[in-house]
Amino acid sequence: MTNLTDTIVAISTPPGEGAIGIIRLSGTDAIAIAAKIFAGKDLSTQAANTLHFGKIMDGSTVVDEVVVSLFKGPKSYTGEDIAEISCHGSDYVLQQVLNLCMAGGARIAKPGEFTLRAFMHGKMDLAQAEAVADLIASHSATAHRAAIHTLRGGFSEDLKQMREQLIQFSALIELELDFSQEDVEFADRTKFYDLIARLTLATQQLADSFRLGNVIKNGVSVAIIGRPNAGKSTLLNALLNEERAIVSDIAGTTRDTIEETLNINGILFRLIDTAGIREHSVDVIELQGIERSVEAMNKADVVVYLFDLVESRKHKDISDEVFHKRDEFEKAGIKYVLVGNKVDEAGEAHAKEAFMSVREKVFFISAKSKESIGSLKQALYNLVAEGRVKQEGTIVTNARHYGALTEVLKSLLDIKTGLDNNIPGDLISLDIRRCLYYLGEITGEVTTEDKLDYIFSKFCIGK
Ligand SMILES: Nc1nc2c(ncn2[C@@H]2O[C@H](COP(=O)(O)OP(=O)(O)OP(=O)(O)O)[C@@H](O)[C@H]2O)c(=O)[nH]1
Ligand SMILES: [Mg+2]
Repeated sequence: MTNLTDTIVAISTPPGEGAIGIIRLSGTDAIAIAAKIFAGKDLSTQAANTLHFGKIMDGSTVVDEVVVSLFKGPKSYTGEDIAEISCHGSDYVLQQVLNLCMAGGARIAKPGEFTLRAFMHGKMDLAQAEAVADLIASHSATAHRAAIHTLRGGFSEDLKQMREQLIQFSALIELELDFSQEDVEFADRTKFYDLIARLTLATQQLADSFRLGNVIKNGVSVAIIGRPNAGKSTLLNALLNEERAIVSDIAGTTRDTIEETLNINGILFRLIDTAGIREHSVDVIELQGIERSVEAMNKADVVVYLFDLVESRKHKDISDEVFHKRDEFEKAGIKYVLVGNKVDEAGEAHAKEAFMSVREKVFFISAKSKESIGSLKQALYNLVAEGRVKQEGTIVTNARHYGALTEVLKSLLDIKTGLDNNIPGDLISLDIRRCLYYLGEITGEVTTEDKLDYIFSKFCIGK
């Protein structure tokens, strides 16, 4: 797969009509292939980093009027010669130009192959390359910030420093081994303890950031759960500020789960409106809906448990159920918010009195008149961010990196245990190597073709 000698080509813009569509060529013959199908200046004699207006020709037929950008290796995205042909954004035109490039000797690029080449030519490390895919997929300010930080080498710099310090130490320990007859210690054990403690802390912080990183990358799923008619769909609409779901006073209006995204302070939330849960339903479709509600609740990162204050004023079993749910969520370690709805009709006095005992965890709102929707949004945000969304620093968003960091932590612990037990230098040295291996795996200093294949296959074509 890591054949770097041929020239690759792909359509780099998304399918569909647009003002501009771009064909990208990279490799030794990129510019020669573009020159062959281009009517205008001779592209093969032009300087790097220049733009050229002209026509793409299929024999004597004009395919399109285009602008070609030229970049020359090693100063290009891939580190190779690149020609980018900016056409009019028609699928037909782009396909024709692509065919001409292939007829000229280019091969269709695999997903992520441009970025793979950038990695292979040392333009970026693996963590940075992966951040390119994350950047393209980012839908919120925080996801974007995390990806840009890693892309610009922030994470790699953290790792590089850790590696360098460990390498210095392991060199000293290995030196001791050369003098093993003489019982000398070049590596100061107290300093080594300090180093291992510092590295453990730094790695732990990076690994911990993954919980938030995962949320940032994939969004937070929030299931809105409750009895029929509690106002779940009205709440979804109020949160979205749009009449998305059907609302009616008929119990059992929502039959299937409805999912919509909402950005709160730069974090993406996936709101899921569900069918109202009630016992003793005999309606087959409703039962299926209820099954899906329970499934959504079990899978969600956060549960909004909505109840009807008007009903709770009439029937005590509603508040009993709320307390019971609260206990259930606490016991299962589920993140939740209890929300009493229809405070406009039920009155604040009843709400406060009946739910005194859960007051830190309960919100009283009116989904219909949008009362206190802002504070509910803030509560959802707080529940996830818990002050951990910092402006600075690395947030690990990639499961592969998290896996490697976990291994780094394990080997650091082994090193510490080894020091505690005064084990011989050659054994400590082995643990240090293992630690270095996993640190290097993140940035791609240590890797295999299979791994690269897997990582880059998840990219889009043309990147
Ligand atoms: N007074 C008042 N009525 C509300 C409020 N929120 C919702 N309702 C009414 O309650 C009824 C049920 O609302 P829905 O949003 O359809 O309730 P739901 O929980 O989605 O119900 P199902 O889909 O059947 O489970 C409708 O008549 C709404 O207008 C509120 O804040 N105040
Ligand atoms: Mg509904």
